[in-house]
Amino acid sequence: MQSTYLPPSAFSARAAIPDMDAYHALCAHAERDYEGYWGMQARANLDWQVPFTRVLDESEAPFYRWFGDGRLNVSYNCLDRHIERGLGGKTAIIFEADDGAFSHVTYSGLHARVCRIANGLRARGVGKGDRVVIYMAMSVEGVAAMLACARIGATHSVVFGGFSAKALQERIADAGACVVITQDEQLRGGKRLPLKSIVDEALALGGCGSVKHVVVYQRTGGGVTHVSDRDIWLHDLMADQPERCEPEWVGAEHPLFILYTSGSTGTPKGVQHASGGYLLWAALTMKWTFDIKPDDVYWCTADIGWVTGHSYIAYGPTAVGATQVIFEGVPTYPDAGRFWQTIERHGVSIFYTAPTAIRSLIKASDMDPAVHPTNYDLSTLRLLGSVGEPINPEAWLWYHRQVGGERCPVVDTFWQTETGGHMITPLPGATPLVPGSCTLALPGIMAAVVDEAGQDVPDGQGGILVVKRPWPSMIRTIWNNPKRYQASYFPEELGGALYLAGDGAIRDKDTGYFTITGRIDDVLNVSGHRMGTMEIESALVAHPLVAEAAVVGKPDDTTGESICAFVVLKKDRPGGADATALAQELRNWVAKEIGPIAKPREVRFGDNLPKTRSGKIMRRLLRVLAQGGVVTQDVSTLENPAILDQLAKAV
Ligand code: 6R9
Repeated sequence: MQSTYLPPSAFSARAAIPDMDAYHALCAHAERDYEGYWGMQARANLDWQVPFTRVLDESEAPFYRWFGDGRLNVSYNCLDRHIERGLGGKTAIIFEADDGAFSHVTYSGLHARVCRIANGLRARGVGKGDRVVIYMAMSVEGVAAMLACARIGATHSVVFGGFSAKALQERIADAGACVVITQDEQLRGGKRLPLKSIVDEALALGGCGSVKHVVVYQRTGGGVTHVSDRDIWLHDLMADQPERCEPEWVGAEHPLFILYTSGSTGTPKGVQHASGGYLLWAALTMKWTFDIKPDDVYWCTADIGWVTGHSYIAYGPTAVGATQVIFEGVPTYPDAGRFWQTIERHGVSIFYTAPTAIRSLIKASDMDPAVHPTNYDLSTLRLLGSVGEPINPEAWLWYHRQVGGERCPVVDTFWQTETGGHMITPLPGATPLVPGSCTLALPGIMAAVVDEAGQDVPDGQGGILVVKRPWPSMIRTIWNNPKRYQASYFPEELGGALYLAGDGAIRDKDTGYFTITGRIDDVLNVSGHRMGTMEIESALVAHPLVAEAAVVGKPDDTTGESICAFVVLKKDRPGGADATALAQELRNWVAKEIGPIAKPREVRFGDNLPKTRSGKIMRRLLRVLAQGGVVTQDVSTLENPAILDQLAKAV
């Protein structure tokens, strides 16, 4: 058996779930009385304006409804109820700017800001059910904009600030947004990067006729074009608006947000979440997985453009009235000690980041011992978390030892945009930890490993990760595309009733612990960012010189995977300097079509791609070639085996 790490007894003594007996008791409650269990949690963790009488409605499965006749307001639950309980003066946000300046915002201060934005939006006709796209960097204003939408019942769709004008335009058009909230520029690692001008470009691409206003937060003061009647500064929108705003009470199923994510085919999917069930799980997992306490200083390094920034920055921490750090910058500026310095400076006690960041900081501190975490006072830390991709045992051990001083449990949290919150994760006061395993499903989450026909497989045998019962924070549908929702997540091949996560998994024979073995579809995970191979291929094929393209992932020590593209041109295959130049042009092209995160690390040119006789591209062979390997698999079905030699050579 691998070595296990038991929770420190002092940690367990104060923990929300103090031991495995308490964990099993909760699981047993959920097994015995599923609706009773979830109804109890929803009453205990949220404030309802109108209590629900019905917990789960499965009559239109897999379009499930949770707490359907209850009414609430998400921003009320994240702000007002804390203030009503005397916590108005508590720090909600410690904002750490890119340049190291920082400021504190209290719950009352955040409430006032949210209300003024909400009133300003209402004054411009934005209301319940309208869509608002938020294209901003990490800021108090970004979080306040999200909460302001929730306050008036508008459905937000945050688009990551690294996405290109084209990617932004597609999302604005699909969501049919009436307002875009952005900022003049963003600051990252001492550099100023434009955001407002990218919005201008996106809107100029067309298809965005629904957009009536662009609201601009002035972050840097950099020059921006002002389109009269359309553009308005955020400070002007907020000026003269009262600091109170009556919340829009909505049904629990009201769409809180849409977040676009990559699937295995076609365009990005607009994952739609509801209000009540989503917020319940964001709040409850803050208490369980992060064991959040009133005096904790919590820091999640994610961006609001991803789901982690939704559940574990904008909504979860505020729903439980926590104090959190919000960080504008990057881990390596001014040097690779920035995370540790920030933890020391603000006395962070719970730290949540991604394996890719840990791996790059391991490298950096190997090269420059001055930025090693042990040079900083990290004694306030009591819990560490990981998210976004599998954490390899080496990185886990370094995180545990060098950052956590062997005193902090490490919670490896497995979940997805679609799941809304944590699914499989250790409980820090209860679960014995095994590096590289996300351990057990949270109470009420019926995760299982099945075969291709949807039948359970025995522990110790790998298979497909599914969830057998609906849960409150699950995706409700794909915006504009309910058919795709059903086909992607509840496929007929598995019987139509199991939620398909899209990952492979294996459970340990002795412990039942889950280990995630990676995506089983054509989704890549580069530095914890999800990307569809099809999306990148479509971008490449949109280039005038490209006839055909196939994209595969290649394992990478730091980023988890890197993108390798095999390209066939409409003209002859280039060589030498021409090939290098064209490869660079195509990389930049993809950055422009999707965003810099989708840039292939490597581009190889061939006269063709390896195809079966029926014309299917054999990606498994390309994966071998990308890794520099020799194809030893059976290639008898291959139409053109000679192409493998050509593609084996990098440009
Ligand atoms: C939260 C988030 C989801 C995909 C998921 C899986 C991978 C996330 C993981 C993990 C192993 C973990 N993933 N956490 N794999 N261990 N702890 O990342 O959402 O961007 O939708 O990505 O990320 O492959 O299916 P999202």
